[in-house]
Amino acid sequence: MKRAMVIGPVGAGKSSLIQALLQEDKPAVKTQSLVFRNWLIDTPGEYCENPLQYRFLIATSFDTKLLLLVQDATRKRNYFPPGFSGGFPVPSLGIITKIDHPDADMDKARRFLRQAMPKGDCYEVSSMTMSGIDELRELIGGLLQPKTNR
Ligand SMILES: Nc1nc2c(ncn2[C@@H]2O[C@H](COP(=O)(O)OP(=O)(O)OP(=O)(O)O)[C@@H](O)[C@H]2O)c(=O)[nH]1
Ligand SMILES: [Mg+2]
Repeated sequence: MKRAMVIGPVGAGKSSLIQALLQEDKPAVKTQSLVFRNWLIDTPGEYCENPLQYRFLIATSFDTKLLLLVQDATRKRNYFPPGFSGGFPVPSLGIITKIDHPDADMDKARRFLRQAMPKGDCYEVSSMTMSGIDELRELIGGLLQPKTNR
């Protein structure tokens, strides 16, 4: 089965998003390594923050169908390098998370994500209130579905 790989900086909310998408309610714990979880792959934020580790993400992405770039709506700076998604061999979807948070700055988050991901759609969710989660699960499910040839 081809999966979607979830990437983003430390504490962005990747594991919480995965828990929400998989409808599990244990709190997320710090991710120490690549974790295959059903149709999703969780990654440690460190892999995304240190250019020497980008290659782990890129190597793993060859066996996936979709990249989910997670942007925390409360961040004051962009942790993704410009055009980051272009270095991967699969299409990307941008996810702005923590939209429920009082410090969320949606305009800034959208701008940061667009710099990292010049192409591809962006979605806005909260893993806390579950806002947007059902729609996103449906959408990703459709994108991961094998195309049938007639
Ligand atoms: N308010 C709010 N907090 C969130 C949301 N999603 C995650 N958080 C909080 O953000 C913190 C980090 O969440 P994680 O899901 O562990 O982050 P991560 O990206 O997996 O981090 P690493 O595993 O270290 O790379 C936790 O304290 C979560 O409770 C959200 O949608 N809203
Ligand atoms: Mg995590």
